[in-house]
Amino acid sequence: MKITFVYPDFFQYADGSFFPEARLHLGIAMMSRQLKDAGHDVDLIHVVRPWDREEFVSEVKVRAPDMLAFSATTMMYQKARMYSEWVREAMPDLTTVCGGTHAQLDAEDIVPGTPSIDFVVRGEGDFALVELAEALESGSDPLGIDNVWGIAAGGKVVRNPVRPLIEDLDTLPFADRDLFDDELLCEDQRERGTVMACRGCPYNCTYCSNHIQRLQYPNRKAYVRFRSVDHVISELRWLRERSPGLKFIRFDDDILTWDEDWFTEFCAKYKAEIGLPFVCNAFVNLLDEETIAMFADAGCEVMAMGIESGNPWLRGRILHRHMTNDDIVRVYQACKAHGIKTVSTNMVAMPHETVDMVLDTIKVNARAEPDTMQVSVFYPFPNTHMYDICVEEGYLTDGHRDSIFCDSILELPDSDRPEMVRARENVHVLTQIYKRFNRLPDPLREQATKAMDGLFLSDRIPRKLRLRILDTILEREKAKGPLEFVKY
Ligand code: B12
Ligand code: SF4
Repeated sequence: MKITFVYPDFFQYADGSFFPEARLHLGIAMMSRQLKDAGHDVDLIHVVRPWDREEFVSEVKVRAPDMLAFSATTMMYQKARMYSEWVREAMPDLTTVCGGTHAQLDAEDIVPGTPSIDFVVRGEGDFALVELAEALESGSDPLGIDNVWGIAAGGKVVRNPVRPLIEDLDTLPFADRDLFDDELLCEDQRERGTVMACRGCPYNCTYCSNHIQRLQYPNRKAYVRFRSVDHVISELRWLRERSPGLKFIRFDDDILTWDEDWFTEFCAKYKAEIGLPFVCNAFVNLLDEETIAMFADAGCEVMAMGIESGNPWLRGRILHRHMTNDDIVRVYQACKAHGIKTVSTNMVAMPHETVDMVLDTIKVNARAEPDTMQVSVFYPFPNTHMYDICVEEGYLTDGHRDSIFCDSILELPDSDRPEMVRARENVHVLTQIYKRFNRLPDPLREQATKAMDGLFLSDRIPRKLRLRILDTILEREKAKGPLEFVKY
């Protein structure tokens, strides 16, 4: 059977402009390998710019698939839905299926919520999609397959249970990277080899999808799974031979240092057998001086770590990220001492966030001194705890954004306050300012910090005057030019 994946992979902004994300999707590439190994014909429509109806439909007609398989995050699902509607009108007999993170968080939105999608696959798609293709090809019942939901004759929605997680990831084949057209990928992808060493995450950050995804599975205790070190190394060796232009490896996992024994073995083998610089994500609580030294010795050049909020109450009680500001600063500084560049990821526009909490985020970054800061706007993913808070507090609107780098879809009480607008929009610039204060001797450091805080928070200085001074300072800082951006 011929299966054509559709992967919407660009952000479109309110003014119509767009930004191609254009990266490899390991989930699709892994399923493609399984389908090909099972004898199916597979290709991909990697949508990295806006397409109109005619263009999309004629591309599908040229590919002539038996099944159109959409992969979508929540933010990309609106596009997947629109494409499926176009295709349903033009080619009513073509089978459509959708999987991906949105399917795991809100399957009902897809089946029965989207009549132009025939099946939704919850959980891991690796085996379910092959089984679905085989059932459709052989004429057996596609609604007898675990993970698959669909509508039976007569209109009944069939919601099959999710099969157990694949516990031994070494049983999965390497991703089919050839499915992706290098010409469509963004430039930095060509020099970067992206891999994942594990699946799942043990933490319960309330804004993230993991705490909900985990609940789908009967064997949820096995949610965090690592490939064997040898399996990862052999894929990397293969990847290096396949792509001689590779300059660095990127690990997309969040928790590479979860298992100390695994990590120790990995560092030794990576250094001896691969030796390319690598970039990765890490979790502050899973790092100490010794682990950081091991990372550095193995070739780690850049590490991205979530701070998300610098306010201990918001971070701990609302986001469920249990770490202290001192832990964060210690880990960032230790990375610097070992020659590892750092990227901090931060969020603004969260429920309950006040101006002084945004300042806390700025100040912890000013102390941690990451080489690059990523600041995204909180987006409530369906059915997560943060989503529930947004519903309970009445913050949710029916707005949609393609990206976490747009404005907020929430109606938050403080959003329009000029102090809040300035704080949220100038996190980078303000961090540079507070960073310089930190280098002043006491008591100057404290005085400068207090004065700057006062421009946002004081009710003793008239607001007009405060904001005028603040704007002058911000303009001056911005005139110094853009900050360096670390590739990762
Ligand atoms: C690497 C990564 C990226 C990369 C690559 C994108 C990608 N889609 O793979 C980049 C940097 C480009 C990226 C961008 C974004 N990402 Co991202 N990303 C990840 C990350 C860390 C790993 C993805 C991965 O490779 N997983 C491993 C593979 C094997 O799993 P998988 O992709 O989920 O696929 C499996 C199943 O979902 C299913 N499946 C997937 N597709 C399909 C299709 C069919 C037909 C079927 C049957 C099954 C199926 O089967 C697959 C195999 O088991 C995840 C977190 C995570 N741990 O998954 C976040 C994650 C997917 N990203 C997220 C977000 C929000 C984004 C952005 C919207 C952020 C932004 N910039 O605004 C964009 C969206 C880009 C896009 N076009 O979708 C969220 C999505 C939340 C949500 N509600 O949808 C996640 C879950 C992070 C989080 N925990 O919050 N991301
Ligand atoms: S540590 Fe990262 S991946 Fe894990 S639950 Fe928290 S935000 Fe999600």
